Amino acid sequence: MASSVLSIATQCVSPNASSLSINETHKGKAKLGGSTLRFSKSSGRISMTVAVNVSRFEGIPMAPPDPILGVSEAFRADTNDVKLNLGVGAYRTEELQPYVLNVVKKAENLMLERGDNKEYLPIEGLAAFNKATAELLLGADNPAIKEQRIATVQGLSGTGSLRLGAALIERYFPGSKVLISAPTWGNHKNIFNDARVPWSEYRYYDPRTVGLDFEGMIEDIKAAPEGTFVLLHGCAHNPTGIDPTPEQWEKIADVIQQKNHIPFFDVAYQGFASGSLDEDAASVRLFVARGMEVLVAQSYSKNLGLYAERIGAMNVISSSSESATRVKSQLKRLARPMYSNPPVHGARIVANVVGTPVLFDEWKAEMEMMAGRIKNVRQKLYDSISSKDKSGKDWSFILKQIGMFSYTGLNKNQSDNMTNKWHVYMTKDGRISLAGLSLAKCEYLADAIIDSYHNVS
Ligand code: KET
Repeated sequence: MASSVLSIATQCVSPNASSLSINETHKGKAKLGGSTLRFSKSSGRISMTVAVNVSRFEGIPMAPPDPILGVSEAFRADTNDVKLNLGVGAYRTEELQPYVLNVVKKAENLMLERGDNKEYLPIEGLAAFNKATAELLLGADNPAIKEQRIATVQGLSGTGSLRLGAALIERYFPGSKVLISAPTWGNHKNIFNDARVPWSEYRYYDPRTVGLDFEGMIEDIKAAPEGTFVLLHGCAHNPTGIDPTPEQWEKIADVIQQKNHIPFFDVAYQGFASGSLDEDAASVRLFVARGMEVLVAQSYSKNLGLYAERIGAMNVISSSSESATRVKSQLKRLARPMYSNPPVHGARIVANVVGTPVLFDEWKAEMEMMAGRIKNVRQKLYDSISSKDKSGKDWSFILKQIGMFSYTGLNKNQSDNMTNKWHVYMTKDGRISLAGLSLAKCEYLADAIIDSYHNVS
């Protein structure tokens, strides 16, 4: 009661102090709730000043939990032993433990042996990293690299690199729109919203076929105004796990070229989809080989397991070395007031791994091992579901999808049932991260999916 009176007075007078006049003869100090009341006599009346601890941030509402990272928070709070975190796309071992790659440990040892210092990096990042990352993306002998038509700037992993690309669009292509796939990785919308770049969606996923709506995709890209940026997932589309075929990629490149659009690739899973770095970069290379100008954001979170190191890059492949130089200067100009210059640790790891032939080969083997483990649990999950479910439903889409995820087709209520009843944590769009699943848990997950699919509408 007292506190509500105070808060009304507070709003009327000032955000953090209130004055009330009362006709009583008290003097001194008193405590009321969390506030201190001071009484003093003035011109025959008693004036009471209340220092109320009301925050200036009162008007800031509570933000909802992040649809992906918020799932990990909820998982941590669950005390049930059967719990399973299939929310975030982060690789786990068969024992469901985080995995630090052996090549990463070796690269870190190299850094200690060399006694590398902690000086600031240049705004564009570590030169050896920028060279390595561009070569990994396009292939070392790619003409775009030879002709210095690529502007590469080290970024704060995939997210930070996308954000830098978005800032470039906002500054130099005012009013231009970005077309993103429906559905897409949830953070894409946040990134372009915060960069004030308008976006709309192109059709991608067809729930009837649980496959690609290729016709819809092509129609929507064709219908977009000339010069639209088209956001494409380089491989292992998130969340669907459905990629265009090589022939379909050619057709997508045809329309983008005809419409003078600008492709913007998000490459977060190079080497993780197929186990091969080259195969997973084929989509990007196809566009570059046509001489098209392309934006590419890269991430080393998944393929090198460097999630917390925040290492990636923003690349702009241009038609001339002069414009690439100018673009790079502007990317640096955008980066400087945002975060000044990027962190060195992850950049050195990547540069050491890629630049040391023995480590590079070892990395490829470890990547194949990780991709292989995910393929094994994918197969086992399919086998478990299809042998347990007698309804005749076709679950073969699980095997057709690639990468870290399976897009189960479970709706929000069914996903809630997975979590509330079965302690399986996943995103509400029905995506499960197979990278967080073990062979031992496949039967349990199959039971959870079958129950949620058939018994919840
Ligand atoms: N692009 C895609 C398509 C993507 O899935 C992620 C991460 C990123 C970029 C960015 O990752 P970074 O660590 O900033 O390089 N996806 C997983 C984690 C997350 O949501 O942040 C996920 O989808 O679970």
